[in-house]
Amino acid sequence: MAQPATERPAQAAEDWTIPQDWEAYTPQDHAMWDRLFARQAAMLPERAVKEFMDGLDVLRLSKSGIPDFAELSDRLMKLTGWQVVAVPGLVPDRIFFEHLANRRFVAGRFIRTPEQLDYLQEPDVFHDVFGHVPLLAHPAFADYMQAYGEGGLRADGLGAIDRLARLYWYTVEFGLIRQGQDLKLYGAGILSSYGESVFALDDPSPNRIGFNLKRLMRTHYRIDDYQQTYFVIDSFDDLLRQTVEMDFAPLYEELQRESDLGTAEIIPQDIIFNRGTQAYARSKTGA
Ligand code: HBI
Ligand code: FE
Repeated sequence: MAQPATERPAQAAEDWTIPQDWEAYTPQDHAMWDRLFARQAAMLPERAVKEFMDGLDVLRLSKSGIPDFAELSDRLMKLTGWQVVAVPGLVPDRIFFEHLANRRFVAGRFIRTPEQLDYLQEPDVFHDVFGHVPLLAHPAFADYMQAYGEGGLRADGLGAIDRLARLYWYTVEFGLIRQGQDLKLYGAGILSSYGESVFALDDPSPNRIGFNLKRLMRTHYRIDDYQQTYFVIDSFDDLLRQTVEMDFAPLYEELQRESDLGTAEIIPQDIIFNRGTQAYARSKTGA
């Protein structure tokens, strides 16, 4: 993930939070939210996991304009005890984990410009709130996010943040889930991206393989383009079980004796939903 600013901005508190300053958004800012929302809302009902659509609904996220974090936090607090707080951008890992461990989701407050419609480097309010917040209304996912924060604080002491960051990447940001015969989207990086919402489910290029914690933690990821591999979980309960009930310290130990895997690699133990052609990634390198 991109490196956050190392110095805390002067206006930010000790924990890097800032006021959302909702009154300061312009009509153009709100219109940009509505535009992004309409584009995703038209496409996601048949693609997103049901729990995500339910979250949009119970949190009233379809209301016009950028959500007010105070109002959103009120609803979320009643459902799962989570809050949404504003930060200037990427924050240091430890600060990020501390917030999650305390059931606070940090969200960027700025919104992208029309020039940045489909690509931006730092998470904006649309990615953070539309992409991440709906699933925080789901109890098992809400617990998973808190456990991830707690795991992050422990990983820090074990020098294993990079390993754990892969788990966040391939679940919270780019995860797929099986529902009946179908695969559905639940990763926020996909759900907040028009192009990747189609690519991740429908394109023959990427690998789609069963979730396996140790295997996943060996796998590099891309920050510059669509993923070449997606991991598929069976359910949020299963994801929670496989991570919360796992002692990560011996796992990090074992991983030191195993080689890392490339972003497109398949190994014999993989459960394969789709063996990717990787045609998309190849077309980008001109090979
Ligand atoms: N800060 N605001 C913000 N949002 C993130 O998703 C984020 C962060 N800081 C660190 C971070 N993510 C990741 O590097 C950790 O998951 C390891
Ligand atoms: Fe994100």
